Amino acid sequence: MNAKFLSMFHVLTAVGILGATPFGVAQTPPPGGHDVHDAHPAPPANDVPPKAEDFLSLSADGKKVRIILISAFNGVNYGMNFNGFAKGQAKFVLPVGADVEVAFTNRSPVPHSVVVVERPQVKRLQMGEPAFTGATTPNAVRGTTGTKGESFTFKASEAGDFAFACGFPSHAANGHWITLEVSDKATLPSLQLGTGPVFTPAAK
Ligand SMILES: [Cu+2]
Repeated sequence: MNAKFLSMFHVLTAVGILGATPFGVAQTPPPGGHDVHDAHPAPPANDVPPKAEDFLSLSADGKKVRIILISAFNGVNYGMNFNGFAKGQAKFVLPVGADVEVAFTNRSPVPHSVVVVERPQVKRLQMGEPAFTGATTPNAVRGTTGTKGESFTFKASEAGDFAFACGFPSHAANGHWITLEVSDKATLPSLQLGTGPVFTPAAK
């Protein structure tokens, strides 16, 4: 091996090592114990924890309840969630007679929707007619995608156990619903996310 060849060999080896370094880093498992080979589809990227005050507010005169529902807020229940909760694990309470405005968006390319139904209805494949007049997105069976959003208003005219359910066939039965209680004891609306504190908004 002559000196010239040996020198070139060293250069190539050095380049090879440098070239290999970033590749080696890329193959290092990501932090936090995530398994990139998980069998489930990747959830929508969203590490921001849901906050109750982002989803429930009162108008300045305190008469209109504003609710924000976001489907596929994160990867919980394969995206079949509202505001990051499924299977009834978030709970809105409304006083009887509340005038409610719901703004709905969907972060997933999979269609979702919202219908207010009586609680037992969530076990069915089809949600059917809303429990209160107008308490549904425009075409709940077809659903919608994207962040343009849909909204609707309704009056919570009767006390009882209800749900905000997805009207896309089979979604509610697979957990795409959260709890809605219309109460003749409550004087203010509230929202509890999971086992978190009960949030009651101030009029603004
Ligand atoms: Cu859905």
